[in-house]
Amino acid sequence: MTKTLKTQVCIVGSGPSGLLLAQLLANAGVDSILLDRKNRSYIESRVRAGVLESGTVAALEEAGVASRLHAEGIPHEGFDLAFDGARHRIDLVGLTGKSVTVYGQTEVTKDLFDARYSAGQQFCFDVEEVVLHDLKSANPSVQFMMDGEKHNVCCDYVAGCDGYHGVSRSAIPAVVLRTFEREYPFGWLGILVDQPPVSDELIYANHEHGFALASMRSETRSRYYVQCDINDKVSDWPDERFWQEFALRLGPETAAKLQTGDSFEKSVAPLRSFVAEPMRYGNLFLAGDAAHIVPPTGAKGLNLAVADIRLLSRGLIEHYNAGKDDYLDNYSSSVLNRVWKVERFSWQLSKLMHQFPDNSPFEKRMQRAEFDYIASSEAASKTIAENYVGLPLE
Ligand code: RFL
Ligand code: PHB
Repeated sequence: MTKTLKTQVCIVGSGPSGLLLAQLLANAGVDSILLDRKNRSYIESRVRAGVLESGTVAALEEAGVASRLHAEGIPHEGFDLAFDGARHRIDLVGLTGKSVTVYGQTEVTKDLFDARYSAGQQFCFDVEEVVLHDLKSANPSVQFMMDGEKHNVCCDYVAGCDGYHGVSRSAIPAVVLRTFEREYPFGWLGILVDQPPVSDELIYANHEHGFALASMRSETRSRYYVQCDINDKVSDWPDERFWQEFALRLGPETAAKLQTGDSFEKSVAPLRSFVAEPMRYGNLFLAGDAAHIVPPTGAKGLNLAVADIRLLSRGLIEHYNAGKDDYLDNYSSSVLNRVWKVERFSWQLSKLMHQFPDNSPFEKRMQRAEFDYIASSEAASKTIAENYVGLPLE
């Protein structure tokens, strides 16, 4: 027996992209079904992004889920780049008039889940064998197994918000889909620790042992990263080794202020740049990590996902509430235009701030010269600042 469900938009994946889309649509009276192969507690516990652009904050306000963000998020007016101990502050507010907000992705997803639950909207969790059908027709459908039962969602549109490892992107025929990819020859090892942050602002450091990032989640919780070998496991990095490397890479002056402790989360993430084109196929729209990945150096992944959703929700709402399809028709090209600019920024900052195993002495000098140039040029600092606070939506 197949259980048939009907909705306007079937959203595959309830990470931040899917959750935000569902919320914006619900607020405009557009019906959706949200499904995920994991459940709420698993999704909420994935420790990822920490820095929100002002456009992302605006989207969360528009969705009506920003009250805790305003109470607990920490506004940041600048951050530091460090190179072998030399520090240069990027004054975000002075250079662009804008700031960013430090607020964890875990909290963003909690707020979105709470809003959907309190509005009595449904979820389909722990689904398996998700298959997208008839995407080129006016009646696409999404099939999956849940609680041992086959389900079929009949809808007008499918939103593929199922991340890099999801199924939506692969529903686009290979002759249509083009992908562009770069893998980086290292990873990031990240920890969470209940100790006050070593600095009031984020520090991105390039040291001859590799990159380090000092970030935070609150005034009492720090999020720290070090560049690690691509094949490293969490077990290769006991806390003592982490603290030793992290302190060394930050330099003695900063390390003197470092408060160490037992980490309570530790994970290794690979670094990748990836773009899939187009982001629309028939009545399927891809958004977020399903269509593009950036290395975390520019803090852009979640922000990029939210920018996609702002445009996609606008298009779907215009379709249902005004009978206009211009935004939907332009979705893929306008989103991709911005995506490529953000890919460029994330790639350049990653190139500048990491030790690449095969970098020649010449390339190392080029990195140092670029840092020195940024530190001495307001124009170069401003370029970084305007990308970091977020490029405008098309
Ligand atoms: P997600 O979060 O991967 O969610 C996709 C959801 O789809 C589900 N799914 C499926 N559901 C149904 N059927 C299937 N077949 C499915 N396959 C998958 C998954 O279970 C999941 O729930 O994608 P989304 O929503 O597009 O959100 C993207 C962001 O999560 C991501 O871009 C950011 O976390 C990236 N990122 C950062 N972004 C920032 O903007 N600022 C940062 O400071 C930042 N730091 C980071 C980061 C990512 C990191 N890692 C671990 C990759 C730091 C790190 C270390
Ligand atoms: C984080 O706090 O997890 C974080 C901050 C900035 C980045 C990446 C990750 O560029």
